Amino acid sequence: MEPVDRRDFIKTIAGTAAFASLEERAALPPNDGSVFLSTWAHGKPANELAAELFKGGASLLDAVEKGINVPESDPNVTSVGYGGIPNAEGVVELDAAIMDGSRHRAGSVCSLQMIKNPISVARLVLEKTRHTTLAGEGAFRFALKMGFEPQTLLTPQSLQKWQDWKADSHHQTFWLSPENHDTIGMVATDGKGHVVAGCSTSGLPFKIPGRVGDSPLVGCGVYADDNVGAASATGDGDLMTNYCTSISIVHLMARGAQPQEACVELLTHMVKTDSQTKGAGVGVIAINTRGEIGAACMNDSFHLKYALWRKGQSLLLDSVKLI
Ligand code: SD4
Repeated sequence: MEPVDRRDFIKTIAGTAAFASLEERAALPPNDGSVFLSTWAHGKPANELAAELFKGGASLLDAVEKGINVPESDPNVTSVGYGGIPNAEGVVELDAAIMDGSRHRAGSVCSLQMIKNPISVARLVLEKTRHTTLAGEGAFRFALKMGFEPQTLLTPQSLQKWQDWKADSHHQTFWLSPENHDTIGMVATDGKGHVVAGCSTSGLPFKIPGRVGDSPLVGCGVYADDNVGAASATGDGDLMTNYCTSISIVHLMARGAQPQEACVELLTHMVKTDSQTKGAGVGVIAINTRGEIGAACMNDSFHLKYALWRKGQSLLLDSVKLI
């Protein structure tokens, strides 16, 4: 990736990106404490619980994990945990990862079935094993060993969606409609330079069984480094994995970019290297160790909203749009 040239960057964003949320951001009180930043509207209750737990003495990792449990357990959030849209065979397969910026260590699970809180299983991979990622049957057996209760993750609504998809003889193989993209990514800081990133998803709706997206891949769906900051991604994981989205953003911040600049720069780089990415579903969020934040998406058809909690205020904002 080319180094960030500030003048090029300013030209790029002045020419193409929409700054709908900058005024709202400017109106926020200056940050001097913990900050929780999550993707999509369901990130708001997730942030609120995370912030409350953190205030009550939980570690930042605990707070991020438990915050992400909120949309995972909510049957109305149709691309995370319980109620997530199933794969092409009607089976819900979940991906999740969590990364601790102080230890430079992550835990993750891929293609996990029948366990509604994959982020908590990922957390235990981090805490209880020397592995980073467990997949499929092995991840499931590990979860059982850790005391998780297996349950069906299909809800009447998600089953119906799958049946409708199956019944449509012209069905697309995946990526049916923008509202299906609901992955929760959360990045947070304790206000003292420590950062954590977490991500949880049922992945692309009606994906081919066994498909692993970007969310559970360290450096793609999540990355956190207490020397710099943290990032997470939502959208077309098959595409974004090829750009190692989260670590790329953190590395841009390491070279001096603000989180917002880093998010836009990464998306600009994607378009430069593959013009087809202009039309793709790509959304990213980032935070640095000072609690400064960024959020960007590629286009209107996948307009990322992000939830921000800081200084007791919980907001839902529009991300910067590149195209
Ligand atoms: C995936 N990135 O599995 C996830 C899906 C997603 O918003 O983020 N949807 O590709």
